[in-house]
Formats: sequence, C-alpha cells, structure tokens
Amino acid sequence: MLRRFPALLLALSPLLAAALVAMAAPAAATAAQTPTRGALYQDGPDGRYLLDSDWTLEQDGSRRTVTVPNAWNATGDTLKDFLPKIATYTKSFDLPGAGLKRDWVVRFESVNYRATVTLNGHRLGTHQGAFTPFEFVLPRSFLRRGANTLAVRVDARHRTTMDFPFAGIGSDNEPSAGWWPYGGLLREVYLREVDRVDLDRVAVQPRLPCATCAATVSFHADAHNLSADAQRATLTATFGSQRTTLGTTVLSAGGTSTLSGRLVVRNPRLWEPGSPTLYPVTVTAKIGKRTVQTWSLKTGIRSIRVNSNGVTLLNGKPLNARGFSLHEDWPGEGGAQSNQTRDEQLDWIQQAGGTMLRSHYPLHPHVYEEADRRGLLVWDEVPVYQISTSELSKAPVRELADQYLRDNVVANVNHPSIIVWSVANELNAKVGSTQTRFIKHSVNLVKRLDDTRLIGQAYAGYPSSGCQKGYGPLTALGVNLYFGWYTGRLGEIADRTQLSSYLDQVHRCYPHKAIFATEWGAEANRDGPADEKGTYAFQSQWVRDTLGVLDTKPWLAGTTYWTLQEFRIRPDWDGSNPYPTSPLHQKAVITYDGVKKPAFDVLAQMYKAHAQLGR
Ligand code: GCB
Repeated sequence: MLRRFPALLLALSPLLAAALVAMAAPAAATAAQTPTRGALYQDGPDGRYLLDSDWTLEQDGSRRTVTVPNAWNATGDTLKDFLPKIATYTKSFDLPGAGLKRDWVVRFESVNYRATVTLNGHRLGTHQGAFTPFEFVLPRSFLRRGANTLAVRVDARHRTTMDFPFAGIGSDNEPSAGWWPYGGLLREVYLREVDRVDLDRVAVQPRLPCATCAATVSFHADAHNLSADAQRATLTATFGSQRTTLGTTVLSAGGTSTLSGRLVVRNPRLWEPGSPTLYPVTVTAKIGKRTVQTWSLKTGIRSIRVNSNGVTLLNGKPLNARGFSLHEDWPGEGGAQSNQTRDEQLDWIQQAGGTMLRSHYPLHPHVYEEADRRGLLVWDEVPVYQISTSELSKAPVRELADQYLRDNVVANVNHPSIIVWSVANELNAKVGSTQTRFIKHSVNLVKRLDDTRLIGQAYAGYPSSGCQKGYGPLTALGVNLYFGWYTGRLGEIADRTQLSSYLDQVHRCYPHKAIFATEWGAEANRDGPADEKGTYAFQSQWVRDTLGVLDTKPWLAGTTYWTLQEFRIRPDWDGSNPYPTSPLHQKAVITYDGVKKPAFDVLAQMYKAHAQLGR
C-alpha cells in the first residue's frame, strides 16, 4: 500500500490531533502559487496537480529556489559533493481545483533517502528509500484557506549498511556506492484532488494461455473513502472497446475495499517488440450517478514463459533480446532527470538495435510508458544491491526489501514492457540458508501480487560458485559476466576465452530457467593499443569477443550491456581501469556528455544482425 495516514490521526479527533502535533511551520521564502493541473506521465488517476516550481531548498545554512525534481548534488565531483547530507525542501501553495471542498493527497515519486513530511507544521509521516512512490492524505484539519506550506526534510545519510542501497563511507573508511548518491526530491511531487472516494492501486493483468488464444484480463482496484461519511461506490472498467463492472461497495468513513472483475478479449492484438499494440484502459469510481475518479492507462497483451528446453518464449516465439543497462544520471540533472533526457537514452538504445533495458532500481514511470510504446522489454529490479548475507539476516533489511518489492510491483504492474521482476542484484554468489529463505519469501510475495511475469535475480558469474539450489523458486536468472575484464578470486574470470564454457555450465545448472546475461562491460576513456585495459580499442575488441560468445547461445533469453551511458559513481572508482576519470564509471559505450565510443557501433552492428525474437 502506498498510502500512509498520519498515525496519530487514526486514533484522535482532528482538533486534538492538530493541537498535539502542531509545530512551528517553516517559513516559505517564495509566495504561494496555485499549482497547475497535469502530470509528467500518462497512467494514473485524474485530478493530479504538479508541485514543481518555486521550492525553497535550505541546506548548510543557505537557501535557494529550485524546481522539483531536484538533486542537490547534481554537479560537483568531490568527496564533499558525494557525501550524503540533509536538506529541507519547502513549497508554498494555494489549493487548486475545488480547494477545501475536496480531500487532498500528496504523492512523492522518489525521494532519496529518508523523507519527513509536514503540512503547515503538522507531521504527515515519514518514508525510507528512493525509486518508489509514496503518498499521504492531507487531513482537512491541517489544510488552510490561502497559503499552505509543505515541507520535506530529506536525509540522504545512511545510518548503517542496513539502509540500502548503501552510499557513504564504508566500514573500510573509503567512499562506497554502486552509483552517485544524488540527494533530494529526485522525481516530481503531486497534489491529487479527491471527491470522497480515491482509487489507489489499479492492477490490470492480461493472461494469454497461447499466442492464438483469447486473453483474460483481470482488474483489481483499491477504493479508499477519504470522507467522514460512509459512501456507496461503484467501480467499472473499460479495456479497448469492452466494458465490465467491478461491483458496488459500501465504504465506511476512512475505509478501503478491493474490487475485482474480468473480461475476455477474443482475437487480441499482441504486444511485442516491433509491434507493441497497446489497449486503452479506464477504471472509474462513481458515487450515485456522479463520476468521482477515473484512472486511465495503456497496457498490452502478451505472454512470457520458459519452455521445457529452457528457451524463453514471448508470445510463443523464442526470445533472445539485446539491449543495455542504464542509470538515471545526466549532466546537470544528476538523478533528477527530465523526460527529454530519458527519451534521449531510449533513442540511443533503439539506434543500436536494442529491444531491452535494465536498471538496478525501478525507473521513472515515463520510462516504462515509453518502453511500452516503443516495444522495449524491461528487466525490472529493486535496489536490493550487493547486500551481505549478515545484513540480509537482519529483519529490518528484509522488511525494507519487502517494501521495495511490493511498492515496485504495485506501481508498475500495468506495463507490458516489464517481463521480469528482479528481487536483487549480486547477493552472495553462494546461496546459503539466509539467501535461500530470502528468495523463497520474495518470490511468494511477488507472485501474490503478480503471477504474469518471470521472477528473477542477478548474480555475479564465477565458475567456482557451481549450481545453487537456493535459486529454485526463481523462474529467471541474470548472470553478470566480466570474463577478461575483472580477474575474480584466484584469477578465475581473468580469461575471456572461458566465457563460453562457463555459460554452458550455467545453462546445465538451470536448464528450465530464463537465463539473461544481465551485465558485461569494459571501461574505456582513451585512445591506445587494443591490449591495454581502458582504451577504446580494448573495449571494442572485448565487446566483439564477449557478444560473439553470447550470440552462440540460442537458449539465452537476452542480454543488456553494462552500461549505455557513463554515470557518476564515487570519487575513488577505477573499475579496474589503470587511468580512470574520477568520479565516472566508464564501461558505457556513450560518454557522460553523450558522445558515442567506437564500441557503440560494434554493438549496434552485432545487435542488428541478431534475431532477437524468432517466429
Ligand atoms: C557489477 C554491478 C554494477 C557495477 C559493475 C562494475 O557487477 O552490478 O553495479 O557497476 O559490476 O562495473 O563493476
């Protein structure tokens, strides 16, 4: 569930609660404005208003006016810029729409890392973790006629490695991070106007038993009554030109109910790369004859499964996709990207003939919508990133992992582009009892929310790891392959010619799982000889050799090169390049500034020559 109610208010009367939690409201430096209607992505409920301009950012005793999304350390390459800190964002606004006659919800798409939110000095609640959305209902007793002040204290410092993905100073006293810890309101903030009943979760799940079969579409929607009286609400849904009802429910004041329905689509037009057919969908809530909210989205009908030979089938056709991993990072924007630069990254993937993408964390909804429209497949991962087994054995770590998994599936379940839910990246390559329990639990959690996709995990590929029983419940595996780039323990991956036999070993270990080569990459930032690590020539040859091997594995479900574009990581990163350019990670085939390296063309040529979706 995304929504949080201020805890005290559930038990106390509004007046008493307001008196108890009232704190001095921070003074907003800019004048109140009325937010404009609109959203940065299409799918979702109506009644959204963007809180984007004229936020005041207070940090280290100084104030400036910023536009949200905002990463306070989008520029600056030093350790000081890297080290996560605290800031307060304040926004003054007049209620738009019907104002105090309605109920209001505030929605944050991504805050890194810990958010404490107040409205007019009253605490709304807290949230931990970036990349997934969260919401608070704005109690009527907190709202004012005239200017309202929303304040978000953002604390990007990690208390321990139990806060993840970890970024900061590690136990060895060195900077530690898998990518630059951009701090702030990294994605946009919305106000949502609600006429008594609000739709929160909407899940539309087409199931296609065979490529020529009829599809069954199931609908689940959570309806919340934000008003102080019981409400009788009726939910209906449309899918393309068809219509169904999810039923009528009586919601007590503050109550929630999940309504479900289904319909059959005969002769569906399928979604797949090259032909990404999307159907328009609506879910509508009515009270009496009045429509109080409509949730609109687009989704596609497709199936993804693994056959008895371990070949992954998309709509019954063998899949062997090619693509890129990426990070949300752009010069000047940092991790608070605009839709324009997101589109540029997706354009590059398509220019190279790619049909797939991956990231270490849930991406902005616009990326998924574009992937849906463009016919790009997504390996969708939560940032359960390189967590040690001793950390994974701690209950708060597993609870946070559960939160990420749940919130990711709930937020992104309607995107046909997503074919794999990945529960983690690079936990211990030897799967002991702690990780075995984690995998089983995570798979069950995801399955309860969505059983229409593969469920996977990415791990570092070492021959010495052998076959791991603990991966049993997973239907997909991602193997990260750095043969001939890193050396590994006792040099076990130093030789790139060992890659082919290692991959065959992986396939023999897991003959019935979808196997993706989720990572492979070599750093490059200069001209020089092909046998010198870090040169463009080395990278081009290494890419040719590695992809040449991947191309010989017909059972592979796909691969994503690590990465599309360079990203900022940490001041002392070298990535095994003898001459690194701090703080950049440079395995990408496009520089941070957007210049293609020679290996981009090598990849593009090979990607385009490869059959990614068979017949
Ligand atoms: C990995 C990680 C990725 C790193 C990459 C590297 O296995 O999953 O986050 O950036 O290796 O370059 O070392």
